[in-house]
Amino acid sequence: MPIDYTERIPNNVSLSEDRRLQRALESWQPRFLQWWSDMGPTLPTQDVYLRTAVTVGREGWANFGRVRLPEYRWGIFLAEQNPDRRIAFGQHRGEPVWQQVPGEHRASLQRLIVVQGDTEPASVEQQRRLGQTAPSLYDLRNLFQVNVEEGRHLWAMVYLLHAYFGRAGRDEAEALLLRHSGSEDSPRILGAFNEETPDWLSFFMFTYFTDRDGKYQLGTLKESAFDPLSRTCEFMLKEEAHHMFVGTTGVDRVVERTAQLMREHDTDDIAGFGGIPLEVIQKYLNFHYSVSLDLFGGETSTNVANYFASGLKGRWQEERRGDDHQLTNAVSAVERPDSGRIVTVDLPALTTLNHDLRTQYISDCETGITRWNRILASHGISGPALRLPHVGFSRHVGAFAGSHVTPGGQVVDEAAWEAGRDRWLPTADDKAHVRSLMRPVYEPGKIAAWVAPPRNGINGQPLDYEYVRF
Ligand code: BYC
Repeated sequence: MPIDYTERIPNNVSLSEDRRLQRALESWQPRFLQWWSDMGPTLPTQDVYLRTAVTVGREGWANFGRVRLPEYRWGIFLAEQNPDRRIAFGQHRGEPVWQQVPGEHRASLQRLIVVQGDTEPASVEQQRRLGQTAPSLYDLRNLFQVNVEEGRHLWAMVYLLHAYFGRAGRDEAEALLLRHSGSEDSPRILGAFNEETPDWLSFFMFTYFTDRDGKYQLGTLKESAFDPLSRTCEFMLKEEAHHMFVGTTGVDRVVERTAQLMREHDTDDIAGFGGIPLEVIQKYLNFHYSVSLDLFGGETSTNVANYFASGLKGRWQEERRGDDHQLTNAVSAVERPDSGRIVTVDLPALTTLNHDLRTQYISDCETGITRWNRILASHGISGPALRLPHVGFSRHVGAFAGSHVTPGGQVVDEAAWEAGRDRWLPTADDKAHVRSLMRPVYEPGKIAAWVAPPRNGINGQPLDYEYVRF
């Protein structure tokens, strides 16, 4: 179904055929726009070179053009329906997927959709001031692209809440605009989304590590027996790929520039030469990786066992798994701290699905480490390579919460943790140095000195294209 752009709310769900739903969403729309104006990007611009979804098909789904940010066409886009789709896992495996929400799963599904929905505007709030310090117009444009699409992902969840969850869903849709990242009184639901994203190194780490959690969580919701949720997530995943590209290549470019400066000046201490030292990159990486691991919930969770058994949330690439897709007798090995050591225990696989997803995520994160170390090696730096810290490092959710684990995986006492903290996590001085480098570069084709230029422009445009106009 093509996207209808003649409607006030662009959509491919025949919204005009359901007047009540259309009216309800049209009354949410001005509140969304008000939220965007209050909590969205703070940098005033004339227009931005953005992509907008035009179809949901495989090829050429996006259109590129100059858009005034508040006039971006946020809409409701679901992937094509597969009329033969069947539930791939859990107790209802093999049955047709649901087009409506079964009464007994209403509360759980609503909760999952609200948690997912809450992260989307949260990230826009976290990133709202980054426009003031973008290292180039290319990066500024990418930031805004990510922001408008996170806004659209909010629309995706709000559509589900309005269309399938009645009054309670409409109330939750309101509340999504009332919680705010970092707010004392009404914070965002998940920890990582109340952290600051005050500089561009944080932004690149966030889009690498935290958006990647988004990819994996959306991947599990794409398996859901509730078909509208599945179709929504399928299309969101298409948009998400660019967000992770921004993170991956952003960190690439920081590492590249750092390596150049290290070689040029023959020292690790490149702060005085306007670069970000490798050890600071490692500390930022440690921080963003560990808060992102917290987003997977506990290693053992009865919530996730119930979600899986009842068909609400599957596993990453469920259909490619070679097991019974029910996990009634399966066991899975999970690490946890025990009397000062880290031990591995076998537990019922059904209860360890957060751990299963996290394991997939970690091996995906490793690919970034490999490429960044390759960049370092290409500059002759093989000694102080980057690495992922141990899974138990600096954790606040799950089995490792309350223990102190070093990046190398040693369980230590409070005193040793405190003594090591400044070597492992960004200090006030590290953050101040990174912030001191954050000066806006808004001349087409120019780039800040702490980051290497990108390899290619956007959509075939040259690097000196005027991606944003003021
Ligand atoms: N912070 O049973 P447990 C994205 C709560 S990112 C605070 O272990 P469960 C994006 C948990 O809710 C992807 N609270 O957890 C990225 C539970 O509370 P209740 C977002 C936490 O339910 C970048 C209690 O602790 N999508 O899209 O198995 C930019 C017990 O926990 C945290 C989703 O997360 C935390 N970190 O799993 C933009 C998918 N972790 O229920 C966007 C939907 C856990 O006892 N959410 N808690 O009150 C879920 O699937 C699950 O809710 C979770 C938690 C995976 C988050």
